[in-house]
Formats: sequence, structure tokens, C-alpha cells
Amino acid sequence: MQTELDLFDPQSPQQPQWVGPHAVLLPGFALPQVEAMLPALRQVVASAPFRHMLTPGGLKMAVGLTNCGALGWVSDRQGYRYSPVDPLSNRPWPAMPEVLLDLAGHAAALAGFADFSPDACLVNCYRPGNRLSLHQDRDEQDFSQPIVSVSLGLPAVFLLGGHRRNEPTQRIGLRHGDVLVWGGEDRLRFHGVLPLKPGAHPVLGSLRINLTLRKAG
Ligand code: MD3
Ligand code: FE
Repeated sequence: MQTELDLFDPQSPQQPQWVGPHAVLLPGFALPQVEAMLPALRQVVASAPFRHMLTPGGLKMAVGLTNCGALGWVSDRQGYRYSPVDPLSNRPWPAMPEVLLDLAGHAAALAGFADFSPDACLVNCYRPGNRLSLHQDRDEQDFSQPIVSVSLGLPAVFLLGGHRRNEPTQRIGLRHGDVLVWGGEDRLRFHGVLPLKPGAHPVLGSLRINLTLRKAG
């Protein structure tokens, strides 16, 4: 019976899954670090709270955002860019927690990217119904650097497209503790998140938090 139970355990260890030539899903890779990450994240949000940024077109983004690290991704009527200060406080963003730096470095190395040292961590907060429309991440200086993302809380369906907006997308389930590494030719693929389904996660409640670690500068 034990084997069967394990097979159906949603958090049983799984092998890395290549979802593209240079894109790897590491299921549950962050689980051992979650306990250390949550207090660090609470500290970040205490000094730089989640906010709804405006798109350059003037629409309010549904997903709440904040940042930690030397640089933070911001959006307003002027456009998208990285800023060393939080526009809400005019102070530097909270420091990147060591636990995130370590996790991102280890995940990137497993995917074949040695010496990844992110200077920016975008923190996205989704509530049920929130989605992220198809986009590319192209506000960073060096596209040869990978991106590492960590999913926490409610599960989501991630959409992975191609290099043009109208190419077909594949759906990838992302769960609490999953880590994704994107590099090489996959780095500039279109991607998005379907509307979050209602639910309650035992650790985070009715939220999904996604951390995206990048070398932006
Ligand atoms: C694929 N966040 O913040 S993370 C974003 O779940 C973003 O909040 C999503 O897209 C989220 O920009 C997806 C996974 C991810 C991150 C970067 C990528 C996938 C990517 C870059 C290229 C291709
Ligand atoms: Fe993105």
C-alpha cells in the first residue's frame, strides 16, 4: 500500500522534467527551503508591500507585485524597467534573502547554468481569478542569463508558447515548491498564467506567490 500511496502523493519527489531544450521543471525542489523562505518573504513584504502597478496603457495589473534585491521590476505609464528604488518609498528594495540566492544558484546549476547570481527577485501575488497574459521577459540586460522561478501556495496552470505570440501554447501545472529554470533559446519564449482557481493552500491560504529571480543589470 505504501508504494501506491506515494504514487498519489502530490508532493512525492519527482525527476526533473525538460519542458524545452533549455527549460527545466524541478518538481518540489524548493520544498526543503519553504520554512526558511516564508519568514524572509514576510520581511520583504513588510518593507515593500504588494501593490498593483499600472501598465504603460494605464490598466491596473491584477497580480500584486513587489521586489527584493538590488534591482526591482516596475511598470507605470512610462513603461517597464528595473529600478534600484521602490517608487512607493523611494528607498532601495529589501535585500535578496540568502535562502533565495542559494536556491536559485543550485537550481540553475542543475539545469546547466553555472555561477548564476541574480540581482533581482520579482514577487508576484495571485488571488483566485487573477491571470497573467502572454508576454516575454525582455527588460533584462543579458538574455544569456537564465531565469529561475519558484511557485508557492495554490497551484496554477502555466502557459508556455513559442517565440511569437500567435504560436501554440502548452500547459504546465505548477505546484507549491516547484522550481523552473529558463535559459538559452527558451529564455525569450512567450508565457503566461491561466486564471487562478479558487482554493485554500494549507500553508499560504487563498494565494499563489511566484518568485522570479533574474540577473537584470
Ligand atoms: C518562461 N511570472 O513574472 S514564472 C513573470 O507564475 C512571470 O508568476 C509567471 O512570467 C508567474 O514575468 C511565470 C515562470 C517563468 C518565468 C520566466 C520565463 C517562465 C518563463 C521566461 C521565459 C520563458
Ligand atoms: Fe514572465
